[in-house]
Amino acid sequence: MSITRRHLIASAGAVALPALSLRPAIAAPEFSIKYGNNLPLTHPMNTRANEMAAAINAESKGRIDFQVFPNNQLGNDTDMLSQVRSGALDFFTLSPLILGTLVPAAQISGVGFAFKDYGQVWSAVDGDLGAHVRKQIAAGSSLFAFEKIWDNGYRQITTSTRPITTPDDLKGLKIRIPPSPFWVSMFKAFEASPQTINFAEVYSALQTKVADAQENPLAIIATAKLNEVQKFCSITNHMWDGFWFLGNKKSFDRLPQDLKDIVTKHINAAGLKQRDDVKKLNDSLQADLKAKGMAFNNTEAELFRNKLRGAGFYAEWHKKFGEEAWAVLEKYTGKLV
Ligand code: X2X
Repeated sequence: MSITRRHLIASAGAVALPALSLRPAIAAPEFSIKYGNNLPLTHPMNTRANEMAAAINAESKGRIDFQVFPNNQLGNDTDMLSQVRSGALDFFTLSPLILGTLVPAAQISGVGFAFKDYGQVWSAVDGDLGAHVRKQIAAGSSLFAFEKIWDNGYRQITTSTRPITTPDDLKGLKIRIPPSPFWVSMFKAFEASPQTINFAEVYSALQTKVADAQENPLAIIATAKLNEVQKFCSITNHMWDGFWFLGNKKSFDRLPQDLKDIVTKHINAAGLKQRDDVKKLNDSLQADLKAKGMAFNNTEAELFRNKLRGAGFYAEWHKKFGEEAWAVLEKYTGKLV
């Protein structure tokens, strides 16, 4: 956040140059704020972020210049995470599971087949589970998370090779996963052959067959055009995923309270609108993607859940997250194992 002084050009020089306008120049913004993300411009994350940036700039009366950098323009998730940690970037939206590389406790909202529906998701992440995670983020890093997590959605598996109908279909599958200990553990439990690749490189990894499969919500599959390089889409709903809207604490603290309030209000409000957009898209996109040639199939969640159970996946993460955090999760989901 660079602080620039408002410049005024009312000066004695003007007297000698009567042709010059005596109006002061428009004040330059005092705070320039950079926000980066990994999604295409057409994804609701960016349509809402752009709208939000305009609202922040307007309500700050030009004191803030809030800029959105979509689509990995500033680097991939790993790059942007280190930029926001150092303060080179002010804000960044990141999956709780990728944030797990820095704050392991954050991964708890991604537990496989935990939330039965969005009702459970929002109660948990807007309630005690989210509060627990945000506390861990603030305590364990130079970052903090705004109150309302943004939506990514329920994740589905796509492949170029075969539909996934049972857990056995995942055996040995070269599937791209995001950089996160939790994702590695989950797809190892499925006996797949997971490959950690940042989203910035996913399209080309699939195109060149470095990976044969990936998993993401439909809104991403469609806006990132992954259907061009994937044939099958298996509706597994294997986990819900979101994006914490992260800020660098020090750079946010440079803002006076009135500007902090404006930024906070608009970020949380945009997050709520983005949630609605993503849900609508994820509900309606199957038909569009089918028309573009993708083959869809449904799956039985219980088979996949049993596989994870049998592999000791839930027991392992229960132990890692600890009794207290696990109890907070189960307060919303009911008993998980
Ligand atoms: O990397 C992914 O797959 C994505 C876009 O869903 C996340 O940011 C977790």
